[in-house]
Amino acid sequence: MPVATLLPFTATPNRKSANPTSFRLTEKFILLLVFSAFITLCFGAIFFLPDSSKLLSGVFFHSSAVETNTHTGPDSSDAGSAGNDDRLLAKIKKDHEKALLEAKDTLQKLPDVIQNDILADKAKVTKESMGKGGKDGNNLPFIEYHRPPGATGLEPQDPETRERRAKIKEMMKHAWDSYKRYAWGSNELRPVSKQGHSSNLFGSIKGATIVDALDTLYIMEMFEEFDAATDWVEKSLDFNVNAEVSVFEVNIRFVGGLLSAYYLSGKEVFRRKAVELGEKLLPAFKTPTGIPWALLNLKSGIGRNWPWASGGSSILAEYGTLHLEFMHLSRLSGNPEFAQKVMNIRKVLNRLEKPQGLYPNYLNPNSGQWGQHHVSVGGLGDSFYEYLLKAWLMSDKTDEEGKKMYYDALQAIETNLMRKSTNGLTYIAEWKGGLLEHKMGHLTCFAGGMIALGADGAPGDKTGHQMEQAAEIARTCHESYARTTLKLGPEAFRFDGGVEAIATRQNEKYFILRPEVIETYMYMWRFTHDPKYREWGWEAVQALEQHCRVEGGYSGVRDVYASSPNYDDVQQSFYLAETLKYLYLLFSEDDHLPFEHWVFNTEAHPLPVIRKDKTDRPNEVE
Ligand code: DMJ
Repeated sequence: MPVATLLPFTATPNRKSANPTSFRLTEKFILLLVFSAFITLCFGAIFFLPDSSKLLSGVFFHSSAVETNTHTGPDSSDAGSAGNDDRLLAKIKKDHEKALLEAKDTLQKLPDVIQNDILADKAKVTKESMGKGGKDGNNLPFIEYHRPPGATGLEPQDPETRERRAKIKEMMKHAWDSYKRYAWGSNELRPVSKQGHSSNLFGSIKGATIVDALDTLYIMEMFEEFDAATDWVEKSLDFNVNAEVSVFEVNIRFVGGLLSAYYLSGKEVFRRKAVELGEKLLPAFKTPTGIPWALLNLKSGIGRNWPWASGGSSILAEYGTLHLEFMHLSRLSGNPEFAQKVMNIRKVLNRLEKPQGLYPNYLNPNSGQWGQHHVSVGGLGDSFYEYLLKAWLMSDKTDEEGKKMYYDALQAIETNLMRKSTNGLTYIAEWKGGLLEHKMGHLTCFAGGMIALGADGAPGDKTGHQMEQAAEIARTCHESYARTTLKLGPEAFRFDGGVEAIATRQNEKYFILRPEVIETYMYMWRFTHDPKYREWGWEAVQALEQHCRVEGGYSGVRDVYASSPNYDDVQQSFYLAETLKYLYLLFSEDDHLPFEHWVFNTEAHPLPVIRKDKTDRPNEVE
């Protein structure tokens, strides 16, 4: 229909002017009639149409009556529902009676029968959710979180200890605040130049200090800082990087740090991130033997070994220090692959002939044969031995294979590497193709704590003997500190050329805030309560304060025999993860992270013991 035919009264094509005064009377009358009819229609619409506001909102805001209706029960205004109401009432009455009967039944049961019923129901729900592929948004199975006991600790009874512990917390605050102020998001802090520092061990993954420090912040009850760190992990921790990382370093610091943060706080983000990173590390195991590469590109999944490592070998302390974290990854992800990978490492090792029962530091992942015969309980070897013992402890003492491997290895170390100096200092030397190098590294000093931790389970009545060995190593390592000018320990010290427990080479005189000596004091204190260990720890605190503390944090020093410190300008992430944590625990009560419930990974991240009867329970007190 043409538009012009709809406008007979407002404009006619042959009319020159549309002026109303030029309308005829009949035309004016018809116009009036039309307008009044239109107005009546509008009023009618406002007053008589049903709920016009809803109509409008339905049109303009797309909300429907169904969406805005918040009632969940049947609508009582429904005229046809009278019969339904009766049926409903009858059903409610029946349900009520049934519930009453069940309650009566339950009341007749003994409390432990009720408890068992509750546990069985819980287990059923968990199993069903896992069976159905009950995954959360991040493909992880539902897990009921229980915080193991001793995540935080009571104030020490003794006032001096209380004060000392508070001092350590203040040190942590200084280290953390400085990192936050000058290097937030970087891997580490340069405390003298007050800027970020990045080590190539982590490729382009960022935030090593944040992840390494999470659990220390938690156990020191620095919850505001812990929350800021958690927030950074949630928003900024990114593993989608096209960069090569050290599998070992990323595992002990990032995976270990995230796992501990999860077990202490119960926050899912840490479980999710730990599993995500663990999955990214799996391609490192794609070698003919399953012995992983040292370095891995997280994007391409291509691995390789350090170019300097004996003919392309993998390193004992690196591939042998994945076990604890990977067992927990399997537990938290429901994916057995992690555990299978690390159990296979043991299989390869157990098939090999060991020279004098010792484990060489180098193993070729292609041929499955040892590289150069260099054995050390310090760098390149250290945490392999630690993880054998701790795997057994963390398995609630069910991992008999780990136990046997540890005590056999320790026996071989005692026979072939442990020696006493002319003046009676026990040390652990290094072994090179049958010859001893009479040198002990700062790293080797962790062995005092390890031997003390394992002494209780030592076969053949050797508990006392091993406790003595542990105490002697602690004393030697204390001497290595006491014999320097700055009262901090050198990187390595020697027992030859007329010296004992002293560094003789310039490149072994540095101290980079390492934890091992303090770690051993902490274990020795817990097992003996001999006050000298706390005193030795306090000496170290004073030296750290005097020579390593600077306005922008804590720095390592280049020469512990120099009269004043020459700073290396790095605040290592393990200073917050390990050194300060072990100091804090040294001045805490024994029920703070008790050893029967927690095992520390090699970066001092506490992981809970996996109970054989699966009876882990949340701590009532906490
Ligand atoms: C830490 O990263 C770990 O303790 C590792 O096992 C060896 N060295 C450093 C600290 O010295």
